[in-house]
Amino acid sequence: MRTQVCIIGAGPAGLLLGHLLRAEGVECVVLERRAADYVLSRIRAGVLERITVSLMERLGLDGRLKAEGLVEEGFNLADGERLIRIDIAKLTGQHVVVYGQTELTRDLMDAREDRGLEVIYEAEDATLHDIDGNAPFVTYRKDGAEHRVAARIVVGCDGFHGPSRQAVLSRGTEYQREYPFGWLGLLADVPPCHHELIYSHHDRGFALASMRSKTRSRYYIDVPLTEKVEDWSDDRVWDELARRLPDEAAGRIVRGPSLEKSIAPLRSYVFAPMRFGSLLLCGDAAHIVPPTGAKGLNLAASDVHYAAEALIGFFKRSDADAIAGYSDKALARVWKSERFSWSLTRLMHRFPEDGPFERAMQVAELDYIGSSRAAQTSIAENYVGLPV
Ligand code: FAS
Ligand code: PHB
Repeated sequence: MRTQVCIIGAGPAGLLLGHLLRAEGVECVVLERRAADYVLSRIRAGVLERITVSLMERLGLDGRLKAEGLVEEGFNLADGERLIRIDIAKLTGQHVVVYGQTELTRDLMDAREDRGLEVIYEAEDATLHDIDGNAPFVTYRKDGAEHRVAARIVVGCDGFHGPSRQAVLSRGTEYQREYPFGWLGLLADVPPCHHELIYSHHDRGFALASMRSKTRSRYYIDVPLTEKVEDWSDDRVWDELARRLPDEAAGRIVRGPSLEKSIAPLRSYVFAPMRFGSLLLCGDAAHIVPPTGAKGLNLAASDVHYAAEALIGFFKRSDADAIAGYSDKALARVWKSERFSWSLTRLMHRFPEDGPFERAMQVAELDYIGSSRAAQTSIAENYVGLPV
């Protein structure tokens, strides 16, 4: 097969980029290792920044998002019983939208036939070749046969464990921090305990009360990395959430059977640069943030914005320099999101190595945030997403 852009990975980054390129008449094909149902079964992000919503609007695929997404004009930081509301609408004039990553991926998947986006699922062992030249290609196996996609550009949208970054790992620089805890997430068809998100810092640990709709809730608690999800019955999770959330919200928790329950490790990670010859990296293939700042999915969308701009310039306006600027542009925004996610994680979690002084600094910072419009504005503008 011959195309202009071969995209590896059909998660949000790969599908968003594929649709944007097709909409501008750039030929592309997306290779996905898993089956479509498997991709949809992964429960991930829940909060969309402006950049992510605007890409769906640009594609005309924002119908369900507008109908079902929940507009959130604020969120809350809790320290024990103290609730600090960050009024993002008043402080930034913007808002975020609560709409599950699963639903966004579904919208992008459902449109592929109509939009002529070719996505090849169950394409195994994708391997990158000749990415430093002008004629790279990707081989993969499907139905027992070996296939080859010749392209001018390859874009790795294959997530943290995909082959694209691995193909250039020795040629870039890794910046990383692994956190000494993970997040145990629970999804249940019960109404949320609060109409806005609550990030709670409690003596017992961190908790997050989020949602997917007015009838479906998403909760998290931080747990040591040694914990196994099978040791956490639903009741044990509900009990711990009730202890860690402020009494008012805890009193409104509606319990129900978990639809999904899993533990995700937390890490901050950046791989730079994000371009090597004819290979661009997008999304989790190039960086990971702790979910505390609700940035992961939105950073993938940010990279896609820059990658689409570069590739459309290159293929539709013969702008040979368009691709050269991709990595620096994308990384400038990646680093600011990494900083925000790291700082909010530091503020809202207990670290095993922390002593009384570190705890006092967290209390003082929450005191300051609670009393300073400037501090709340800084948090608000990072939470809704810095300008692209
Ligand atoms: P993805 O990992 O979503 O997609 C990569 C795709 O590439 C996958 O479909 C994979 O199957 C495919 N692939 C891998 N190897 C391949 C190969 N060899 N060949 C072909 N295809 C291959 N972000 C938030 O903003 N908020 C959150 O609350 C949040 N919670 C999260 C919870 C968990 C448990 C995890 C793991 C992540 C969470 N994230 C969250 C981050 C997450 O949403 C990612 O940022 C987002 O999925 C990034 O999208 P992609 O870059 O497309 O990567
Ligand atoms: C979620 O709803 O899954 C969610 C929301 C905000 C976060 C992380 C996860 O910061």
